[in-house]
Amino acid sequence: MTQEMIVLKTMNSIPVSAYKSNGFIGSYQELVRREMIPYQHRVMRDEAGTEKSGVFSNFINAGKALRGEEHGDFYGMVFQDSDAGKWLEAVAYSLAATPDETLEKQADELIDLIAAAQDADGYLDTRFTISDRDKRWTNLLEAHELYCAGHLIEAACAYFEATGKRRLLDVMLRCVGHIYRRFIKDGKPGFPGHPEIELALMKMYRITSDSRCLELAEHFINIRGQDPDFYKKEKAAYNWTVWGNDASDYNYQQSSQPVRRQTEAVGHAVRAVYLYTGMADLASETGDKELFKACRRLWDSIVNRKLYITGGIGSTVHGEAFSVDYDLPPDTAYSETCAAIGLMFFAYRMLENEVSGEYGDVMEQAFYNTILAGIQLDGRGFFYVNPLEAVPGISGAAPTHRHTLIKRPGWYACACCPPNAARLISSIGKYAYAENGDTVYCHLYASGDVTFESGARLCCKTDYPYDFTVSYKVSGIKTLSLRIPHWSKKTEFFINGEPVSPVIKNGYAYIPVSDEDEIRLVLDGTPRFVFPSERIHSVSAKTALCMGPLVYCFEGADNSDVISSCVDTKAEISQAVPDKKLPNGVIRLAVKGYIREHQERLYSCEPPRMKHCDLIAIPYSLWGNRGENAMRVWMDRA
Ligand code: FUB
Ligand code: ZN
Repeated sequence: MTQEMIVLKTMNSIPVSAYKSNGFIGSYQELVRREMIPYQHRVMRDEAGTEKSGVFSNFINAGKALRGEEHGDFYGMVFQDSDAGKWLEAVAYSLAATPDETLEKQADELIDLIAAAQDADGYLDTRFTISDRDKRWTNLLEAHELYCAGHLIEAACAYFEATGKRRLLDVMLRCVGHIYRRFIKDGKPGFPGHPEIELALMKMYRITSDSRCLELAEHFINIRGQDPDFYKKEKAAYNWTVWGNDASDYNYQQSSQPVRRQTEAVGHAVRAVYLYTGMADLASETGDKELFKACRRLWDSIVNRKLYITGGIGSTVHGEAFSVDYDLPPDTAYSETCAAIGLMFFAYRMLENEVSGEYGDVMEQAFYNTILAGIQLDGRGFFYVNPLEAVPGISGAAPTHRHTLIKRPGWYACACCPPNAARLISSIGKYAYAENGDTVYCHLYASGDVTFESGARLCCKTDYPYDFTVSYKVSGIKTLSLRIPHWSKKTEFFINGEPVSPVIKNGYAYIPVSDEDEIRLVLDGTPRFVFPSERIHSVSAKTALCMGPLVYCFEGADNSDVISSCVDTKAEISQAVPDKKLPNGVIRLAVKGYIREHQERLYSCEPPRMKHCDLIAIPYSLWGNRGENAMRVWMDRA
């Protein structure tokens, strides 16, 4: 970093331990703590009744290989180690909020295995430690060594923050030292095939102040795309492949040109948003305005032309990637859970550059819809792909729809999403609250208590996202800054019951407050129909039903035939009786519509007969929890 660089950061994030959740967020954090973390631990240990993952055994075998002992083979994806990193990160966040000796012991045991799998030179990756040692660093395009290191670095930072224990942090600092020697000191060419380590190094830099972390993050970001042919040359030199990735598909790996010149979000969606997150983080840390401008262009490309209404991104299964502008098909959507999580990361780092409501809007669009849809209500099933339409017999079956499953599997051979969702949910406080001097920012409406580093405190009470009144009690805060979501057509503010009209700037209300004040925010979350741009050709004549941040869907469990139904957007939207099979508090919506009579022939000259019907919708995130049903977000209009 050059000396004259200024810190641009608009606000400081809070440690995860600062937020004690309750309400809606609390129930999901509890699900992660009670179900997802223990379940994923059993999977990683290959316990009976779970799908084999090999995560623990890989670390054990790598340790044995290093000690010259007899050992088993590597198992799973080349990036299998990253599951351990994400799980440890989720554990760290969970421990920060809720100490748990047994869980901490389980995490320490895994950390011991990881430490024992580290080579003497700091290298850490079980795939190339168990065997093929000579292939280390010879296939940056596919081999994910920097990606795995990144996830373990993130875990190390989170675990140190949560427990004060340095063991994993020291292991990963040695690993950073190894990477630094190779790519900076020895000047070996290359940058990550799957970006991730950039954002992780930024976290590590903030925790340790070790300048090598910042230098490496800058290096990987700056060097990317300088030589678009790098991967082709790498392939020619070493000539081995993991999956046969095309080294000349520059867009797929976001390396067609230096990142500062990139204008369109392209290629593999998770890789893209992880890269952009690292870029935005670096920009705010170093005051790099040119880099921030590039982030802003990439952001615009996503949110204006490539974003599903559910906050999902990456619309095509081909390469798990962004497609061309406005190509957002509902039924063949890829919309990977990890990509929505990455979009949240990106939005959050953009917020640190610029306080603007659109970032929080997108964070909650992704969170309440695609990310939560990734998780079954019992915490033991997960969607990787999140279509906006599912049709039994076609989804998961037709050649074009094999990826769009109708039921959440218990695990995946490529299990990137489940532990990613666990770490995101357990750290949601970081995305919800931030501070800057005596101003506190509320980006998301998250019920619970927050204690800021300044000593300021806030207690938030709300039944959001099913109720739109949010109340805060504050102390030690001079200005409370609340995001006003774009969908709230009328927003009211009260201090101690009296209406007030605060200054509103860039989607945030700035409210002067005193100790013990009770501030009430009343948003207008009235259910509404949303109509897509005509440019989204696949759904241009349709409509979606939304309430507050929630996108609703129509599912077979509540309706006789959602595919043959159309909704009357002029008729009233009302609340339906709750369904006991869904969690308490979930609001189902009822609308009027028409249903087509069944037509036996494939084609007919007779116009279909339509009958009036009542239709019921549930939040999209909850679909697929009551059996295997048809599901539709974008409905035909009457
Ligand atoms: O390549 C590692 C992870 O696996 C990616 O982030 C996901 O998209 C999946 O491909
Ligand atoms: Zn994933």
